[in-house]
Amino acid sequence: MKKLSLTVVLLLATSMLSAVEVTPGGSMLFWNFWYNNADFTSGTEDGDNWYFLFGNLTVEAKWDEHLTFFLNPAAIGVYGMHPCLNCGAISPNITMHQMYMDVNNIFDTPLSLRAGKFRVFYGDAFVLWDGGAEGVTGAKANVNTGTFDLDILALRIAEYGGPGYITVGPQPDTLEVTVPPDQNLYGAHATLNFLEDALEVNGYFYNLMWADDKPMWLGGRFAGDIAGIEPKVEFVTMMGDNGGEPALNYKGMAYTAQLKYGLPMAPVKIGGGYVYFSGDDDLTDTENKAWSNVLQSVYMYDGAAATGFLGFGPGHLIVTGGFCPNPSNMNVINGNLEFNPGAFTARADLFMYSWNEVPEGVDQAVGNEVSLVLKYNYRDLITFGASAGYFMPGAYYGEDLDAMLGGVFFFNKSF
Ligand SMILES: [Ca+2]
Ligand SMILES: [Ca+2]
Ligand SMILES: [Ca+2]
Repeated sequence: MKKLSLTVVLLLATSMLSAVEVTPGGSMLFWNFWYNNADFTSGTEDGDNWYFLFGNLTVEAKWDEHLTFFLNPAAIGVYGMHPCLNCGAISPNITMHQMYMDVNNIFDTPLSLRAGKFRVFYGDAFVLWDGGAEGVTGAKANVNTGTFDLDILALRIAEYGGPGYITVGPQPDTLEVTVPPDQNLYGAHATLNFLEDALEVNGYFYNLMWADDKPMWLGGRFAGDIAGIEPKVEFVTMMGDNGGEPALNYKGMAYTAQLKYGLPMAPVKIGGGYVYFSGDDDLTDTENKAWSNVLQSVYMYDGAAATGFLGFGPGHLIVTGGFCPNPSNMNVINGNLEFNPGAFTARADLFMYSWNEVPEGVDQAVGNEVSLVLKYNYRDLITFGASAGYFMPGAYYGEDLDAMLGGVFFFNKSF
């Protein structure tokens, strides 16, 4: 009898276990940034390097394709300060970067729902990105038929009230509590795929709401890869106003056009691109023509993706403090050449950075950069890389200045 009940318990336990499929995983990203002469004066010693690491643990629990839970504790930032040596600045702590629930194909329709904290990333993060690591809290509905994919988003960007503002029952006038407004983001992002995903067309609309401040973004994107030709075009314009007296109207815009061509007879790709983020030419009128992206996050240009990091070239990345949180008022011209005979990849880029609008007497030329990226894929297991940018400061910074060097060693691996 005892044996029988033990068998029943084992059977029950096995059936419960088989109902949920749990998949652990993770990733580690390693960057060692370095620079020399960021003050553009070769007579003074300045230069440094630092470790920027990103460790992820992931657990996915899946019940019969219809329900998934995803947990992702992670830590990202500058490492290297041991807690014994400094009580204040220590290496980054683990936080929950993502935790969400997916209810997939509700009643066997193409409709799915996601709720919790999750990554938000569309296209090349031209407009909306969560910053590259931390997810955003909220909910998302998705309709996916294969050819057509639509996300509807409702996100809490900033929570300014919460339990601390609860007042129970009638209060004397002197204790009146005003609950501060939250900052919310609503949006829709649609994708159409053609020619077995060789062509992709996107359309999107976002509306950020913080009390009466309600900027909107309306944009479209096209990306393709046919017969070795890779075009990419994106255009987005801003609307709405900040609700002030008088109201400031959002009129910013941004666009990019890029083309890459793979030679048929050699493992060589030639590419070029132009990126434009508008600036405001008149700070006294009621139009804010300056571009601003939705979450103050960086844009990942193609050449920067080759370094495994953000923005444009590695030199410019370091000139802007490691992150360029909002590439407003800037335009960038890029040309690139890539050689990829197998496990080894080399890529050279030329960047020309300029401001669009400058006050009287200020020069528009931010600088030019030549950068080189080398990558090596070891046994199809892991890719190591190193990049260096030679940044020649433009007249915006002054006359007779010396160039700086900046770069990064990197590797990353998911499992
Ligand atoms: Ca120096
Ligand atoms: Ca609130
Ligand atoms: Ca203006």
